[in-house]
Amino acid sequence: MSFDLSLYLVTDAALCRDYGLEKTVEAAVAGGVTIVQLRDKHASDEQMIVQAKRLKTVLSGSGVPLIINDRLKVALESYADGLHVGQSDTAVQEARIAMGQEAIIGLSINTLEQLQAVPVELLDYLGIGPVFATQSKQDHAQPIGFGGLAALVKACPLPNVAIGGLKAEHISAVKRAGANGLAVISAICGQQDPYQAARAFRRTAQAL
Ligand code: TZP
Ligand code: MG
Repeated sequence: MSFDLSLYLVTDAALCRDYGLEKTVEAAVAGGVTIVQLRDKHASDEQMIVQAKRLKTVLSGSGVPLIINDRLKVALESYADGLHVGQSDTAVQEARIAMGQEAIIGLSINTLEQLQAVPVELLDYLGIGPVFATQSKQDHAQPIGFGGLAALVKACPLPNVAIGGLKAEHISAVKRAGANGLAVISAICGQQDPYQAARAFRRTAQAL
């Protein structure tokens, strides 16, 4: 499946609780989100499979892919479009073999050493960050700032998306650093109006 990293929504069920996860995703996609990752550190695999199937229904016909964070089993059983893994999750090779050639597989990196070790031919994109410290990820790695982002993007052989504390006002700095897109949780999840929150990113990008 083809994919567009320009505005990547990573979900957080707790933050989305008031508005609702499915409604948040639906509104965010209407507002311009181009790819969605289901991420839930607290749900069981079974709960996440149910949620993934619901999100697939929400996204059907939109052309927006659904990626699952960390859980290979959930990605397989929900027939999601892809899997995103961290440095200490399922190995990329295992994920590629299980998910198949057509799946979208992404990996998070934080340092040049991690970048140099990526199995480029098995991956579709990299998540680079955190750019800033964030409350949305427990025990996140050392923030890299826009300078660190630019250095990693420059050495990056794959499409890439910046993550960590990013808001619409950071779009120009992310673009200057050369990244293909921004990934966000709290700038959309838990916002009073996720549609307008997503639109704010699109509008800011168009005005550049
Ligand atoms: N990986 C690195 S930072 C982060 C993840 C999942 C959380 C980003 O959330 P927010 O709210 O956009 O800072
Ligand atoms: Mg992980």
